[in-house]
Amino acid sequence: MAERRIIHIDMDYFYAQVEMRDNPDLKGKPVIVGGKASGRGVVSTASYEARKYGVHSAMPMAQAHKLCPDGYYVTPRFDKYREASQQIMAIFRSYTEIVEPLSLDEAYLDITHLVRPDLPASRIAQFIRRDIYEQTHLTASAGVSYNKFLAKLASGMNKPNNLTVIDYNNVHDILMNLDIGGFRGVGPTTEEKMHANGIYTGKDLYDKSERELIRLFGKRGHGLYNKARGIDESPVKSERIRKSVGTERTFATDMNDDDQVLNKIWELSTKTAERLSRIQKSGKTVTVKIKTYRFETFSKQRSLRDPIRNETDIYNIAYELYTDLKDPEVPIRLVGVTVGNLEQSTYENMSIYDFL
Ligand code: DCP
Ligand code: MG
Ligand code: MG
Repeated sequence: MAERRIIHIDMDYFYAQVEMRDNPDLKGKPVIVGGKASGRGVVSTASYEARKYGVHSAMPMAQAHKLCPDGYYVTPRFDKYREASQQIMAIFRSYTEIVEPLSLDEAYLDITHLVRPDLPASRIAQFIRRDIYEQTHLTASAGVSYNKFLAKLASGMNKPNNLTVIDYNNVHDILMNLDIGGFRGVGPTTEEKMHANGIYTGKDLYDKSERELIRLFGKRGHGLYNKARGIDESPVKSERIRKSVGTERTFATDMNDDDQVLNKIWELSTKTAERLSRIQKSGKTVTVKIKTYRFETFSKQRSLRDPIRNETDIYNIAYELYTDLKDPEVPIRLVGVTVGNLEQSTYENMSIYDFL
């Protein structure tokens, strides 16, 4: 197999960060998100300030209160986390179709096909982190490597808000010195068994024969033997092939000025064109959506004979759709532009500027 370039992205203290974003009073504070302390609530997650007190995910809330009595305790708002999750997944999919979400706040991306001499995988990872921050005001950490196991290991190495690359120069040092519990798939029970057999670090694991590991850990022995060597051939399993690319914006105040809305539609058309360009697709339908100040949603679509992908073509159609759709009496709070019915673009002249 030719060498792959894999990115693993994971949001930092995800639920807590969303809460801190939405309530500036929590900034810099020990914030703990979880169920009620009475009953059997557990901690969902804690800000890095709260982690200093020893608070962590899955800990009983009562224990968290003991460790961190002055913490700021917040009950989860799952709709907010889902919303942020959808935003980041859409960003990932604007770079590559090969996205494997692991949970609301993380995913693997295979970006092998996007990498060029002037565009290394680490640069792409920085673009993605920048897009996430711009669109959600949340930070993420990224790991870049040549397989999933190492990419995920890397993303966790310098949290929060960091990028870490594992390549052939540093992989040996990192794996040999890694605590055995730091290997993906080694949970508390396996860790105990490892310790009982004198395996504390990656080096100890590396020194065991494959036979010995199979004797100790059965079917998993082979995988552990490979992991100690930084080998992981498992592919990034994407869930779906994307059918459309779109962007929408909510206005700060409800908007009834066509010039301003059309300016926004031009911006959205440009963004959509950039995304199409990145995934080398063009599309045969354009949809404009608006949401009124009363939260009613309307959309209108046009199908085209020939696929389009540049911002002027998208804008010209979006302009007409908007003009048909908009009631001059009714202010709107949101506008969106989507290009659908995608097919592989014949344009091959992608440039670095498609990413900026
Ligand atoms: N989560 C949960 N219960 C757990 C673990 C996690 O409810 N036992 C939720 C809350 C987390 C989110 O999932 O915010 C993401 O989990 P992560 O393991 O990625 O942890 P965080 O994003 O909170 O922190 P970080 O990734 O910075 O370590
Ligand atoms: Mg996380
Ligand atoms: Mg996670």
